[in-house]
Amino acid sequence: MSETEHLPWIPPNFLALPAENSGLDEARAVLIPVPYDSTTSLRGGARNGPAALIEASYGLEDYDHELDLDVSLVGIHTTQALEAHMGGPAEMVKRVRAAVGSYAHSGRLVGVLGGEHSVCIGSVQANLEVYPDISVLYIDAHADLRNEYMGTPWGHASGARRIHEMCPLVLVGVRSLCPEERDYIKSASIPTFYWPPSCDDRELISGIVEHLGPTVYVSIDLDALDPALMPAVGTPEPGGLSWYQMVSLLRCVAETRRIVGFDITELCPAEGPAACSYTAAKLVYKLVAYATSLGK
Ligand SMILES: [Mn+2]
Repeated sequence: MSETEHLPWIPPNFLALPAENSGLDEARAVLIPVPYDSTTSLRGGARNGPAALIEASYGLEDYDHELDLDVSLVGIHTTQALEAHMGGPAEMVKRVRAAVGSYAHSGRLVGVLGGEHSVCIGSVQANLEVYPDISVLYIDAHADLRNEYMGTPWGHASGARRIHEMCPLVLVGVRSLCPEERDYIKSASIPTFYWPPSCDDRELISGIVEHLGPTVYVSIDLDALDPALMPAVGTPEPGGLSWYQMVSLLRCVAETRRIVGFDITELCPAEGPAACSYTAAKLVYKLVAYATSLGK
């Protein structure tokens, strides 16, 4: 034992896991922090999301009561943060695609920690190379279906549009959109679950899941959650999903489909209380636990 080995160091990874639960070889899940918010138009700061989320995760219990599972035993590897590309949004999409692709090929669950929501584009591209049949569950207060915004087709307002050009897409939580997006949803017949929903949660969740194929990628903008619960986002919209609506939906997807990849994005720590970083960390934890322990 080295001189310093007996000291209580905090491993700087998700859940502060020791090497035996966070090494890549043992890991069933890989998390890639992407501190990038260059196309953000209203309030920046999502670049600080991954670090705040990982730090908050140190405070979570490894044991999950709902699943009666020690989540650390799943094996969760946190990579180093991916540097932003300042050559423009198209270059950043390619970079995220390469980073996710380098892990997705191994069959592990790969999660991207944003950063702004446009990181979903490269991540879905990488997953499609491995799983050509994925459908994307896109949970967001906004439709993100603009063909381009502020001079780029690769920004945070166009993520769902780019994904829909590649594979089937289901939108959940939408309560803010422009006429172009409304028309696109109608003409392309995109299954869209606006908020508030018009039926009870059980019916709602089974209605959403019905639209998903057997292999699913989950893309979450934290602004889908009600801002009373999650004010720490760049573009808060009143009246979103409750915590239990979110996790019940994810659990149902994990029980009935195979979740192969995900992103959780837009945590903007400076815009809300510290509780938001814990909430975001717990959501990552729940999604990893559901996808690896309940997955088909
Ligand atoms: Mn959004």
